[in-house]
Amino acid sequence: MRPEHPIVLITGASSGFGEAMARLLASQGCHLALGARRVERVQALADELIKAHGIKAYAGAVDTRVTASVDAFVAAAAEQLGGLHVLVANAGLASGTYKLWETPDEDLEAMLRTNVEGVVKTIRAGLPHLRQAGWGHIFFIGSTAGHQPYEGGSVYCASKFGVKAMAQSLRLEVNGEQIRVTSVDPGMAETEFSDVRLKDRDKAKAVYQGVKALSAYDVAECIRWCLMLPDHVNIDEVLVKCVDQASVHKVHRRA
Ligand code: NDP
Ligand code: 8X3
Repeated sequence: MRPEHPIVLITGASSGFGEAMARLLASQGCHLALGARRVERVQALADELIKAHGIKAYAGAVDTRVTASVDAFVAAAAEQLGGLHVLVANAGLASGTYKLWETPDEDLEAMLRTNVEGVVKTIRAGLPHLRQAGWGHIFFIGSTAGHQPYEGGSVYCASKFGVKAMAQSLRLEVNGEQIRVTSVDPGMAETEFSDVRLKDRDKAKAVYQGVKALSAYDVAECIRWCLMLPDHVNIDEVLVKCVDQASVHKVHRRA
């Protein structure tokens, strides 16, 4: 049975979706393990949520591209919190809007190592703790980019198609265990995502110009809903877009 106060590990909790999930799940009584490279941010968030909600929270530095870093973060989190029930492999990024043949190695590696390898490393390290608890829920964060490729997104789209494939494979692999596997696949959402991708504040703001985009809390709400459903219910995939976004290529913008 789902524990009354699940222990939830979130990578990429220093901003955007990860931070919003931490805030929403803390308000529901979940205990939290929060990781990112900007450890001062996750530490401040953990301190705030412990005070506000009386939960247990562990904050740690983690670079999900690096096996030793992930293993150390997950082990410390499980030890401090007394186990793990939920993994949210959220850390990820897009880097640039290059055509396939223009993509520099640095950006290629950043996306594939974080969005694909980092997800494997996080779940590989965390899964034994879910098995030990006898109850688990694993969340992948995919994207509409994993459903519909677009120009300038070949590597990012490849990484999110990869996320979708990993979620589908893992669900087959853990079948027979009380472990749910869900992929939450958002469309455009206003976070630090476009700042990181475009490395230019004005260009990043322009991405959402005239659009009521998803907020990080809209995405966090999808996670909360999937998590709180009865144990026998598994939501395989949540494809969620704002009303203004009909598809990757069709976005309504107000003047
Ligand atoms: P943000 O840039 O706001 O957050 C990204 C988070 O990932 C940060 O906390 C960052 O922390 C962390 N991160 C990045 N690289 C690493 C790393 N190597 N190790 C550990 N943490 C890392 O973007 P979002 O919240 O929007 O993105 C979260 C996820 O959602 C990503 O996987 C993204 O691809 C996906 N997504 C985003 C959409 C959007 O439109 N915003 C839509 C669909 C999916 P730090 O830099 O401190 O390490
Ligand atoms: C982020 C959404 O449209 O920038 O995954 O690829 S998009």
